[in-house]
Amino acid sequence: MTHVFVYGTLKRGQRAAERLVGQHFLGPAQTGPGLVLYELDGYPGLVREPGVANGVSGEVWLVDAASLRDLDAYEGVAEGLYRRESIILATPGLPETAEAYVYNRSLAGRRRIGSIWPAAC
Ligand code: PCA
Repeated sequence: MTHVFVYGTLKRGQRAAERLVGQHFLGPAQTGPGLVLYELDGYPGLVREPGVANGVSGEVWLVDAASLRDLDAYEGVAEGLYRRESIILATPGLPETAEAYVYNRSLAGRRRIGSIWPAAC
């Protein structure tokens, strides 16, 4: 079983949430500093940016191995769209680290949206 931090389309109520049905929701979560979100094509990308003070908001799930493979496929890990990495969480009562999908392609022309997706208008 693996702890996964989700911050975009996999969150409850978002369009890919059904992929986590049957997995275990641990709660809303905030990452540690040094992470920020960019708007991509209707979905966000998590990026490491040293010096960013705020964390990113999302959810932590405990997923089984089959679900993790499904998530990796959905996130395009094999194609290099995202890479799955351990990130630091800063939420009492949750694990101190979790796996998350870090955006792995160019940010040229992408809008930086900060700590939460979807961004307020
Ligand atoms: N889905 C993954 C990564 C970005 C996205 O839209 C997530 O919700 O964490």
